[in-house]
Amino acid sequence: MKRLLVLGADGYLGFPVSLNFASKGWSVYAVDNLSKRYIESKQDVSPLIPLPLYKDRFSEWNDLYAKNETQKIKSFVLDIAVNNRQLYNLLEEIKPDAIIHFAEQPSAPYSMKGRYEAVNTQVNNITGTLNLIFAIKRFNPSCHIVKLGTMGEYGTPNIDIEEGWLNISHNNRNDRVLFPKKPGSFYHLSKVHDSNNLEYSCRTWGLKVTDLNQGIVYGSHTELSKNKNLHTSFHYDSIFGTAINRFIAQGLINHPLTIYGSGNQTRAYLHIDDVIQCIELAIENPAEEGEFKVRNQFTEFKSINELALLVSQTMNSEDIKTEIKKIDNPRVEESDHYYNPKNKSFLDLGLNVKKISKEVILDIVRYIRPYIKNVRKKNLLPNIKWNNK
Ligand code: USQ
Repeated sequence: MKRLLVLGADGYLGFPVSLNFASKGWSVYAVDNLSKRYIESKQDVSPLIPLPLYKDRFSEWNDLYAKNETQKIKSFVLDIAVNNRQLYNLLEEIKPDAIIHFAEQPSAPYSMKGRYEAVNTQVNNITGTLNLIFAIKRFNPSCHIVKLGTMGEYGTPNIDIEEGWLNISHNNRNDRVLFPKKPGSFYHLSKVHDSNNLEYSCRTWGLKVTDLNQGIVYGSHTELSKNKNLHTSFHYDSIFGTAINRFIAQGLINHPLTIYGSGNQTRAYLHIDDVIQCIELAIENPAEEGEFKVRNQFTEFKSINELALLVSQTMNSEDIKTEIKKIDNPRVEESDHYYNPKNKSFLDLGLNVKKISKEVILDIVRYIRPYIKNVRKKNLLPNIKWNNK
């Protein structure tokens, strides 16, 4: 039986991914340091659908849904950025075949709030990944690490975005180098630093790493997490909430859909179901020894204007009256830019793409509607500015 360690298993993606692999016969070990819950309480934001306690989420699965002993998930509270010895012990004990590493502070706005938050984000993310690298090197060098990076590492360059690497020609010589990165927050930068550290470890110690440069994920549930008490953490607030999920929640309480700036900024997206699919594909097709494999994990790209319009028109067609409002952009980001990222790697592996559509939007609307009274209006407008002079 194959063993999988999921780091960051309490998160929006880590929890449903853990359930998925457990249901498919992997022996799943779940780890989290609960830091997102802590930051949520400090920032006074919370997921739309209240979540059970960390351990209770897994007990619920183990007691009511797991079909046999194998499908039961073993959960641990462990801070991989602080307790490297415990991480070593865990790896030595379970010797996983693969590790999925989600255990990072995921909010760009939080990382831009001030010095403390920028340092907290980078120390947590970069140290956790370094501790993992050393743990793997020492106890389990043949283990495949699947690391969640982000499309935001690339920023919005004026050239096509390749998958992690770029062939260059300079003064009549050729080389293959990591794609130059131009990220737009201290959070996105933390992922760039992780990528560099991981690539170096592959080159130097022969580790096997797949870096997934993931786009913005949307969606309220997966096949397994839609069950009672197995919800994932759906955020609508301006710190952890992301574009499409926020727009749908805003529309449902008759709050204008907030476009930051011109709305011409374009980003890459994928549905949470496709995250599950991509991670399965990444694990089934691992990196070789010494290889730093990069896959761009998204299914389509759109401007914020296009997205807001699609959400608004879909909701209006169901008699949910919405309006769109352009507000000052709290971020420093390009609004009119070239954007052409590649995602051939997953398409070649047979990714069955689920695109943003009326049907997909209404599925989210129906799912979150019973909880919409939990929206706290004060958390809808952005309160962190990139350029807080
Ligand atoms: N935006 C709006 N209105 C809103 C919220 C956002 O116009 O109400 C715009 C922002 O200006 C930005 C774009 O939407 O241009 C995306 O912002 P976002 O908050 O949806 O996502 P972002 O901060 O980029 O970060 C999210 C996740 C992060 C992940 C990243 C993938 O929080 O963990 O790494 O998406 S990516 O953007 O590809 O880097």
